[in-house]
Amino acid sequence: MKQIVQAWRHVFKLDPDRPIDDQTLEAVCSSGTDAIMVGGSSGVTYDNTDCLLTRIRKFQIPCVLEVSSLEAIVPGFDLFLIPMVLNSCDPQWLIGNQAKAAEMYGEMIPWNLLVPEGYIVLNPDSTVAKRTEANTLLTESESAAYAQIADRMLQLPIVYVEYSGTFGNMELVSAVGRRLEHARLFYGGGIVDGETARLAASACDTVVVGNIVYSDLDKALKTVDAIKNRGI
Ligand code: 1GP
Repeated sequence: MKQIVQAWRHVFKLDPDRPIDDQTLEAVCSSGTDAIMVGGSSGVTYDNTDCLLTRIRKFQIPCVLEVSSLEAIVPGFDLFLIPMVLNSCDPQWLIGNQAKAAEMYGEMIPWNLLVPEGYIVLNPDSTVAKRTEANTLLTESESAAYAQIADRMLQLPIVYVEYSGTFGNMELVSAVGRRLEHARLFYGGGIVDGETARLAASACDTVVVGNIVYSDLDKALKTVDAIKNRGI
């Protein structure tokens, strides 16, 4: 099951804390995207996560939970993505919360369904950067070095360059990608139309699209078309 991640080119990330009507959800789940990632930086609870999962399950699309809160780990997802924020100044976001989860849930953890992600968080204004106290001042070569450690030393299957809320520096993203031998490179942040999706897709392996779903559905759907139907 973990291998499905390797085939993803486009993913929509849906936030359990943000309302989404049935029509929009159907359009997103039937868009041709490769998977739905459920996750958010604040306000994620067991109930709103469970509710969103139930609604997504009406559609034939892989659905994974990106775990950001110990209280909101809902069983029944296809995979559980476990962020490790590599450039956080607080070790709880690198390993502390994960250890707490192991202590709390121990035997119940479906280890074969966990996929760790090495996050490099680069937009200082994003909620995730503030919450995790990320050092967002990393240069291109510093970011690439973090990625190399994640790939070659920690052997993480995913490195995720996260600019949540703003379109990032694609030269930096490409530089990160060049340093990876095995890990898949996810990019997310500020993808708002076909053009930004195309640019990101040429710098990374998997493009993650979030906010635009909630503000302009048509443009969100064009991001799928730009990547999946043009062979990028
Ligand atoms: C957020 O990387 C995702 O975690 C997507 O970012 O919401 O800016 O599209 P946006």
